Amino acid sequence: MAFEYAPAPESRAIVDLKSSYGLFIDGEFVDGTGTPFKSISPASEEVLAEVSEASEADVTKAVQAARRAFEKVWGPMPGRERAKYLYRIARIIAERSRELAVLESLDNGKPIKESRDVDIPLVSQWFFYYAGWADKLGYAGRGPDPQPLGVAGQVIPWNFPLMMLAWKIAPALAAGNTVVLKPAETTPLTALLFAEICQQADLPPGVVNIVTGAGATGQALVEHPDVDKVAFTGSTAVGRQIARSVAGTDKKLTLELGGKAANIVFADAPLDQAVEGIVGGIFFNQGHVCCAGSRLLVQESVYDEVLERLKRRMGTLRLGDPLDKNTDIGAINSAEQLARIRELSDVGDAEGAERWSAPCEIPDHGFWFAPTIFTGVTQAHRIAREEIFGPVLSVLTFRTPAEAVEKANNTPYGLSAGVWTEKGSRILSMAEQLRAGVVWANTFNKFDPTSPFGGYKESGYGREGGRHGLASYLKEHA
Ligand code: TAP
Repeated sequence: MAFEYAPAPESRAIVDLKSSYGLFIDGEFVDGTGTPFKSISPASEEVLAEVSEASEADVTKAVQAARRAFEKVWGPMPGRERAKYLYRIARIIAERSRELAVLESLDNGKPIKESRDVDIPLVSQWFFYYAGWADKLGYAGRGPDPQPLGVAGQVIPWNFPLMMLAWKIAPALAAGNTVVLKPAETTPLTALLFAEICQQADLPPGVVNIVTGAGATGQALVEHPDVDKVAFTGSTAVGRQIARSVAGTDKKLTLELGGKAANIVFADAPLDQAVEGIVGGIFFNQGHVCCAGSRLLVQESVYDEVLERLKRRMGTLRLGDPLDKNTDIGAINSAEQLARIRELSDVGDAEGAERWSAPCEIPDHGFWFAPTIFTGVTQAHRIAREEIFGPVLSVLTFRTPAEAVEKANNTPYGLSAGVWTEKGSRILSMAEQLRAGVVWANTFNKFDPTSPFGGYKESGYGREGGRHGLASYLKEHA
């Protein structure tokens, strides 16, 4: 399929991109004292802006501002007053949704139809949902008079920059905590636009602070002695490091880490619908999704048919400019991530799996990887065990439901799973046996602020979303 480059300058014009961005501390933008870094467009490699790096001293200033705001303003404020600010933020996000969607797609590389129709609407919904909780915390499961923890240090990844920010900030503020958040180094821009929205909403200074930088900034934040709660989403390796650094302190910790989800298709499933679910499960957001359906388990009797339909469908996916509304597959977020996807895919070849990529033209600039499937994959293959975090699907087969459960659970991770079948009783029995925090039935990658989300095993602990997401920002009663 020919790739047509269709730049969309008119949509880009709605973003007021600055040439440089500071940190957001105590309600103001200030220059960081670290070494500034550049945020680039992964689709074109052009520099979008220069961004301040927060040094350890800057992180301390942000934590101090958050502490003051917690003690003097936000902690003592009645829940119904906090709710007003959260509703205001939610409304402004909805009003400025186009601008946020364009900036997200520019900085992250994801297709505009995803940022416009999925990410940003969910960001606004998250704030609306938790605004509603702010004066009802007595029902959040932490006793009649629930108390906030204090200052939350939050570190988020680059795959859903604003959505991860909303998952972290909305429940923390609703529960009466103040926050210091570090976005990922490759996607800092929408968090800084969110900081502008906090100003626009007249949020009291210090309630939300944004410190940009690389891993060292994140480390300074999570190790800061005056942080009461650490919330992290990202790789299992960094999650382990953070768990070690928090051990022995009285900081509370939630970790949302990697995944290697099984998407299980039974012979009785509506196959066209299942193929859509397979495609959405692994190619949504270029596969940069912790709960991506990266292992397809197909019942043997329909294997040939599913593969044929899947390849046909993959042939219609359009890869290209993230700002083009017709784009299905955007850019890989960074050169490093592209190198990792290539490396693991080469391992798949070397280990004897068979690679098939959708025919598409790859642009000259930027970071791209064609939607790819590997067949002939065994459970021992690294591409069946390790998180690739890219548009790469490993296909395995099974004969019986018991074999499907065994293979699906044969992973160090336990974040999500999908089941495709017409049989309701099978859905229930599979959901009981699958060791995954979320099990989708006849759908995949569906998110809702009312539903708790989180993993088992090496996928982390704690839940985000719903009432459960609030509990992790409130003190337990003795
Ligand atoms: P991580 O390094 O885990 O990045 C997540 C966040 O943690 C980023 O903000 C990162 O800053 C920060 N960070 C890095 N080192 C830190 C430290 N020692 N202390 C505190 N914070 C630290 O993930 P990555 O390097 O972007 O991606 C690597 C792999 O992780 C991917 O290939 C993928 O498999 C997996 N991953 C999983 C998820 C989810 S949602 N499960 C998300 C992203 C990546 P920088 O941005 O500066 O690195």
